[in-house]
Amino acid sequence: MISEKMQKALNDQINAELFSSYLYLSMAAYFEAENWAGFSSWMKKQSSEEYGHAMKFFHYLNEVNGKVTLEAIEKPKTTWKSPLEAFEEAHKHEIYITNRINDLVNLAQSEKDHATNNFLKWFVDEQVEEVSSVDQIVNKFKMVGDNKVALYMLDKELGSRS
Ligand code: OFO
Repeated sequence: MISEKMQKALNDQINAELFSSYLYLSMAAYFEAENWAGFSSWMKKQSSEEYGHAMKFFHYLNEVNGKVTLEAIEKPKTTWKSPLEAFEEAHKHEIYITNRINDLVNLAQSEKDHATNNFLKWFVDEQVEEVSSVDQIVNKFKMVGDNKVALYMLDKELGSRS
């Protein structure tokens, strides 16, 4: 049986993952309004991935006979100064989520909860990938700067994310 403390922390993480999904969907809406179809499509895919992360926690908590409790999701920002600013925020957000996952691992270990510790390993690896992929995109934005043609190409490239 999962401890109350661990259960509360996993429920908080469900909320954080749903917020991530909401934040990226809000960025997708911003890009859509600014006619960046590729950036918007990338963010929509990211948003669904985040929903998937929330559901992994949801299923796990049920599997260990815990109780999922959903709370209100914070309102995300709705506008950014530029595509670069939005992706920089996504990068910052992924670092924040990585820190949260690390805190969950620390808690699972201090509670000697080996099952949750094992379950979290997937997220530890996933966060390495998430931070690195957004970091690469931020670097590309910095390289292209205000070059309209290069931005158009980047929009096409991100739009091809499978
Ligand atoms: Fe769920 O990894 Fe991003 O936030």
